[in-house]
Amino acid sequence: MFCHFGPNTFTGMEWGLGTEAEDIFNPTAMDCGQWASIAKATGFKGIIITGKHHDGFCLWPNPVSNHTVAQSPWKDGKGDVLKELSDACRKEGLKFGVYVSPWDRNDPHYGSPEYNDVYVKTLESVHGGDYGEVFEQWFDGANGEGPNGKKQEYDWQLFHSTVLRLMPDAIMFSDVGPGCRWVGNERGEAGRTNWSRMDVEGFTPGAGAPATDVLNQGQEDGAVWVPAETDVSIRPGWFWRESENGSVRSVENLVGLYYSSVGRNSLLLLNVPPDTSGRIDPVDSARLAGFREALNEIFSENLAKGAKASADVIRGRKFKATNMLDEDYDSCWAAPDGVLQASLTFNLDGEKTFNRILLQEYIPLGQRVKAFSVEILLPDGSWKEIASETTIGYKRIILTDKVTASTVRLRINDSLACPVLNRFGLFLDGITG
Ligand code: FUL
Repeated sequence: MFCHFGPNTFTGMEWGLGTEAEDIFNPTAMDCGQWASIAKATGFKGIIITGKHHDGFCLWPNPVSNHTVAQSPWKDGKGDVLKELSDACRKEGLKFGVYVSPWDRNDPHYGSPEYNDVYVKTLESVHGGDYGEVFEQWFDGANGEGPNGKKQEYDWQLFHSTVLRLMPDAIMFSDVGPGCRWVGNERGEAGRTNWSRMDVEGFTPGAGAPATDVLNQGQEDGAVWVPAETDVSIRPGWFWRESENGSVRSVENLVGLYYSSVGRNSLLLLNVPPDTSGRIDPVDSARLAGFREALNEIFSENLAKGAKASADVIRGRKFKATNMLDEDYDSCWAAPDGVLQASLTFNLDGEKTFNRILLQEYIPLGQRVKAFSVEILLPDGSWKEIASETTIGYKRIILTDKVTASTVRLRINDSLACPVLNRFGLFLDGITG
């Protein structure tokens, strides 16, 4: 879950100017425990908060800034949102992550080399602070002018090494990683073809980033592993606004987002912005509950369960096709070395009606499949193709028309190395299908 929160929540702006008075930040019933319990109950794995957005206001008492919660009336200047949220996340068993915008419209040093040091000290006060493990550091690529009209030349090497030094396991997000990459749009759509690799050499976040279709699809022969993360908001804006309470995404729309992100080899980072009271709006939390219920309903019954599975190429007993039907991530089917095409037949436990096909590659051995198709056996003995796609990756969910069949064939048509798959599922989506 992404949480955009800060002065913009109170002014209704998307990009604050940096000149907002600190006393506008004054949530009336701040409750990070509520955010975390909603996130937990609806299936999120962690929360990433905008510790500092482009307006420069810090949601923690950053010692190198005088534009922070410490200068606000909230809790008489003694409050710390990062502390409250990190504690709440730990209590719920959720991961805690931060967005700390490099672009700063408030800091007087912005646009000069000194700002890079200020930003490093800012990162240090988060990653070396009292907030425990930070699982992700979100570097926004936006780079506009600071208070004196100048743009900043960011020292990305220095920023990365600072996070690495203090929080070695943190995933660093940006347009070009190094941990994971932006998906190239804010519509919630990963590419149907989506490689987790991409070339980053010579590129920077922001204006120097690769083309958006490259970000969206990755590159088959890309040099580094930078899986796509799909950030998208549950509302039209990134920040809460009462006027948008009627435009919160519907359950069907959220399920669609799940398919176009998680279902296309990407992580979904769904923004659910808290309101001026410092709580998640009931409209949003009700929608999330509906989203969770819908996913549970769609994915509770794998119609491929109990199928007999066989492959036309055999690697050995340890890699049999039925391994794709169990729940153990590490048990997989694999073709022999050098074999780049294969056909797997699933004789289902009777006739089944489905419209969603789920596939997973065994990612510890990389992403390999370049092209695949799915067919069903018709009563006249012929095969009918119901899907023809490119990449699979960590997880792929293919949407088809509703079909009824008792035999399904998966054809791996091309692969970079022998394919290794660990999951095959068939589901019926009666909600959006
Ligand atoms: C963008 C920012 O400019 C937006 O305000 C928002 O934070 C989004 C997640 O990233 O680059």
